[in-house]
Amino acid sequence: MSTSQFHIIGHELCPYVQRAVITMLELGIPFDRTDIELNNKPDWLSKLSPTGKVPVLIVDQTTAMFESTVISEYLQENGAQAFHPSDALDRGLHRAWIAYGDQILDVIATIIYRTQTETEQVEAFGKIAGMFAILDKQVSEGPYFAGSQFQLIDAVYATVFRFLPALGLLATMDLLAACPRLRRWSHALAHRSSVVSAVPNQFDVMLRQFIADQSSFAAAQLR
Ligand SMILES: N[C@@H](CCC(=O)N[C@@H](CS)C(=O)NCC(=O)O)C(=O)O
Repeated sequence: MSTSQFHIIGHELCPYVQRAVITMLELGIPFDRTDIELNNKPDWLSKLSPTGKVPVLIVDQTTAMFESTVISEYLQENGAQAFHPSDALDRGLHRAWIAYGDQILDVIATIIYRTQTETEQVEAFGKIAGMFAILDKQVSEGPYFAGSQFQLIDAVYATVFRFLPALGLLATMDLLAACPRLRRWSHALAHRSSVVSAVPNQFDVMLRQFIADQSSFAAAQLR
């Protein structure tokens, strides 16, 4: 096992793991990383993760913390650099839009794992397009969500937008059709070095294969 202060247990493609990893890269926090297989979880995971999910952050080789946003907030509170707005109202609003990002990730997970028919899938894509259109009105002139500073909310949406190439192979609609700001924002996020480094180079290929291995309508489309 690692002797580092921070050791993250993750999965190569998981957006929630990326959220914690991008946070550590942005804050300059050294860490070790162990990726597991979700369909063949190691026995020791259940001792660390009460939900059986990743990410888990092992702190000082003793304490296991779970839930990606909690992990990211803990890391920034424990460090020297802010990764959230300093104003309480702005911070609250960022947390609300992060929760909104989690809801979009839930719909994406539904498409990857659960939808069984084209009708269900079209409905799910419509939901994402509608949520993106609402989000578009919240985004600043750029380059990031609230302006020039890359913050936790940017880390969260970088992982949401990373699904777009794979979703583009499945959807018959352009999910960003009504979203000029999201188009620009997603482009800026994709080029951020922490975002690039949080996943393997072959992410898009690996994600396509991961989706094809499920038992959903999307999986059948990709096979
Ligand atoms: N709310 C959790 C979600 C974590 C999550 O859903 N992780 C997925 C991988 S992307 C997982 O571990 N799934 C395994 C399972 O559900 O058994 C967080 O933010 O950390």
